[in-house]
Amino acid sequence: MAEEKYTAKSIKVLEGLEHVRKRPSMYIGSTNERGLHHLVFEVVDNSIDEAMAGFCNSITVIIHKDNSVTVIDNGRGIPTDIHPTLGISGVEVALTKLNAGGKFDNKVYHVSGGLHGVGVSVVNALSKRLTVKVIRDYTIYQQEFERGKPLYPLKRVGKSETIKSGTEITFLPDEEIFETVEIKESIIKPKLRELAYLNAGLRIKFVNEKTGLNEEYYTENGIVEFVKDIHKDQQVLPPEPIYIKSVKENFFLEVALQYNSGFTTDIRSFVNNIRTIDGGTHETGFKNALSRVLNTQAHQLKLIRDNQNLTADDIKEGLTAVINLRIVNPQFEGQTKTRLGNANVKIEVYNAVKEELTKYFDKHIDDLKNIIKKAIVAQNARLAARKARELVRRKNSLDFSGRLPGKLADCSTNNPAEAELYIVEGESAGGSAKQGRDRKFQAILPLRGKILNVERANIHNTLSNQEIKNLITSLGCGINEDFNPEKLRYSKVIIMTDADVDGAHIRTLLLTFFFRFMRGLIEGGYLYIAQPPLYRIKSGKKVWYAFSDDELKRIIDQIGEGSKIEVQRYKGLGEMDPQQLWETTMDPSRRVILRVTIREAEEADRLFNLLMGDKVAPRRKFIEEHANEVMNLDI
Ligand code: 0RA
Repeated sequence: MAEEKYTAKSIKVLEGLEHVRKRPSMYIGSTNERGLHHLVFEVVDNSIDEAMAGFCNSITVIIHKDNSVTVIDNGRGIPTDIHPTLGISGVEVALTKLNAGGKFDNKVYHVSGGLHGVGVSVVNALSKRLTVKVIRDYTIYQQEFERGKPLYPLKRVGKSETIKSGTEITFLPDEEIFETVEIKESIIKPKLRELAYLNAGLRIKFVNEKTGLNEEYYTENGIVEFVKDIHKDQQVLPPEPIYIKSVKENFFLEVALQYNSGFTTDIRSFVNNIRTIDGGTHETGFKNALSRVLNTQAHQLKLIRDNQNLTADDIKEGLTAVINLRIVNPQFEGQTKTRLGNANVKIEVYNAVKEELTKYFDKHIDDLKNIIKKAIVAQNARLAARKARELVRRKNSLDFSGRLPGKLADCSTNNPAEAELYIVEGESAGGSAKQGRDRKFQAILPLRGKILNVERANIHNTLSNQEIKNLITSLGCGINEDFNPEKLRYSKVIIMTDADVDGAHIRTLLLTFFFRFMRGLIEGGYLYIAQPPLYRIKSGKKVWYAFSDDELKRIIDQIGEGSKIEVQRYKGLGEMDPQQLWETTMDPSRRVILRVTIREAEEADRLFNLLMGDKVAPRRKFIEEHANEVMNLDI
């Protein structure tokens, strides 16, 4: 009679699974490749649930040659006892009843909603064959199914020597249902990797019997390692990702974040291990909290003015964050169900992040200051870009193109291919250059260095600076997205500054300007740095110029002992008369000019960011490094 009862119950159950076979897309989204792989993730998710509840630390996924897949875990094992009202084993309930309830709801973080969490019964319904093995208290049980129908009730098949408990499910996707049944390593692997990051301490083994792949994914520090791996080979701030965690009843949140020197934002959020590509309330809560904490602290530390605020954009620049949230009953929204909708989550995440981040920054004040400074740099750059756009717009509407600045001593040729522009530091050097040049092809634009230098740290002021405006109009090629090398009025743009600290500062500012607003000028190889000599050596009627201390030594040695030698050290271009300037620095047949190159835009960008900060040491380091980056030309 027990047999009768069992059959009667299972008919009702099978009705449910028949519906899954008739309308598979209702349960797994589609019957294409994507739907197929959902089967694998569905089974894996059940094992992950067990891991999240703290009962499992190892999961193995095997792709077999016949496209069947095995998922093994060392959790508690699906209950094997007979269900009090259904009269069948817990295993059979799990495998044949849709959204098995009751005992199954006592899991701490049950994944539900979206395409996941439909239950292993859906996988069973859509499999040609499925075998489940459960070990509980060293006893091994087994049951087999065909297209969701049990071939026999759960039976005891033996004893395990070593394994106390666990679950093993092997299923073969039904080719009657799916357009393709080929399980792809390339789809499974990244997801398993990700799961290892999201579940610190969980060992995930992946075997593909088709390709011979045999790997294990494991992270001791979970999402901290996730962020570190995303940031591999990048300049980061702070050196170690910030990690915060908040665990309450039915609420688990951990966040790892770190900045890099780039501009893009990479926030990867997950709810119950499911990636929420379109974000949602948890992401909003996090961003709002980060913004609030940084603004509050920036005001308190007086790093920004009372009426100034760091915007979301400023704070997001270069940010990488992983948000790992586990809650009961997540509501997934949107076409692809990839956005979290639970309204209360926003404030819960906001409060948790605000509290934990504040605690973190209380202990790591330097990290806090550096992050705020980085956001301020981002803000300045944004303001500068806006000013640049406005400047271009204004320029276009007033048509500046015909009106060259009064300070520019232009050359007579109209052919950009032979024309050169010397940007010269200081009015007096500008005067010498104007007199010494070959006016046919050499134009001189003197810049008032002092003014530039004062505003060095504030790049967004650069574009309102009259000297820079003159420079933009002289070059004629426009800036930012309007940059057009065809409109460039010169084929060589040569920066000529003094060989002292001020000169280096001004050169740095100009390079920053060109990098930010006329990158094409550097990339196109139009930008050069002049090399004025450091020494003038005179002996009798003969004159030498030395461009380095080594060269000076060599010349003195060459002149030999006994001769009367006069050495003049040039402190500035202004000390040279026009003839000397021509001979040493401007005459194309004798001068040395160095072409500025950007080998790696990213790296240069980082340096420029450093240069705009208020630290002198990295700026000096850049200038030294940059000297090696330029190459010899025109000797
Ligand atoms: C329900 C209750 C319990 C465990 C599980 C389900 C379970 C399901 C799956 C599916 C794959 N692996 C699994 N591992 C466990 C708890 C049983 C108990 O209280 O001992």
